[in-house]
Amino acid sequence: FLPSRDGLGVVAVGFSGGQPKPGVEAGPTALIDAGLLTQLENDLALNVTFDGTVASYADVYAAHPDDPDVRGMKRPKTVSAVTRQISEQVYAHARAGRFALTLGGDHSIAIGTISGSAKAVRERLGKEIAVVWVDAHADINTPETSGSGNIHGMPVAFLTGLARETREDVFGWIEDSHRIGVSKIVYIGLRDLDVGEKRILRENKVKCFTMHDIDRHGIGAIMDMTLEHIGPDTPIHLSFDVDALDPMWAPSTGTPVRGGLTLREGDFIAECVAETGALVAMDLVEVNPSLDEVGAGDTIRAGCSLVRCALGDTLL
Ligand code: Z70
Ligand code: MN
Ligand code: MN
Ligand code: MN
Repeated sequence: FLPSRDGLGVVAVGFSGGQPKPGVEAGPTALIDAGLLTQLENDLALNVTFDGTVASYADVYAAHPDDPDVRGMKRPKTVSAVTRQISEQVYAHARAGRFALTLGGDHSIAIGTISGSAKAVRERLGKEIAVVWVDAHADINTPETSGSGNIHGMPVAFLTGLARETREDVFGWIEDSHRIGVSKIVYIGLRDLDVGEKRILRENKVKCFTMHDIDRHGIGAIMDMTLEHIGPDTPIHLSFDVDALDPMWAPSTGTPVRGGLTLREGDFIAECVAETGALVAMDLVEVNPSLDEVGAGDTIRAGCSLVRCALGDTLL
């Protein structure tokens, strides 16, 4: 049911403004320097469209020298402008039939990637996308429930309309065509939720597979249940926060939480969504090579592996 693809479009987002720790803006360059795009072109024979730039958003920061809090959100206008730009880039790739791969950057950028995918798939196929959100965190705080004010803890609230803002320069640019229903999200790997987030997830009956569920059922059954929930013939956007992996495998990230996915479980999730043939976009976010410099190589290799698996690499 998916249209023929003209390959892979890459968006490299060197942005850290959705959270306070510097270094995550260097994630895309680290992944590309490790050979990720060459692997995709040579080993997986993908036709890669990439303008070669890792955006640093110096112009956006300069346009908002003081970016005061709005409803407790930190750097609201900067994050809004950056994600709006990403939304248009991902939309353009997806509208042209390309798989949109976005390398982050902190997870606030998913406001851009998923809104762009959702709009393009609506126009191209008349369908609503499903989102597989792999993360230690749910990133579903509203500005009001957030304790930190960090927007990387809020993208799912804005994408589902649980959080809304009318000011165009503070996410007011998000329209219905950009949004997804709460029933279209499946979380995998959750283990570090705020009290307010637990309430939001329960009240909205969001499909969640926590680490407890993975321990109980095994990752194979969890992926069966994930794809069962999504249903057939549904385009899927995979948003993968590298902190879903246990810090044993991916220590170089802003908020490592022990008790996470193994490298193989992460790759297996990506392999299973790839096998559906319905994967239309992927984000890989929160790779911060400056945190735990000893483990940075491991973290980057894990990230490259996750992306290769999502793009159809198989063990045999
Ligand atoms: C917390 C908040 C978060 C990633 C931390 C943390 C959110 N729930 N996400 N690290 N990747 O600040 O809203
Ligand atoms: Mn996240
Ligand atoms: Mn996370
Ligand atoms: Mn269960």
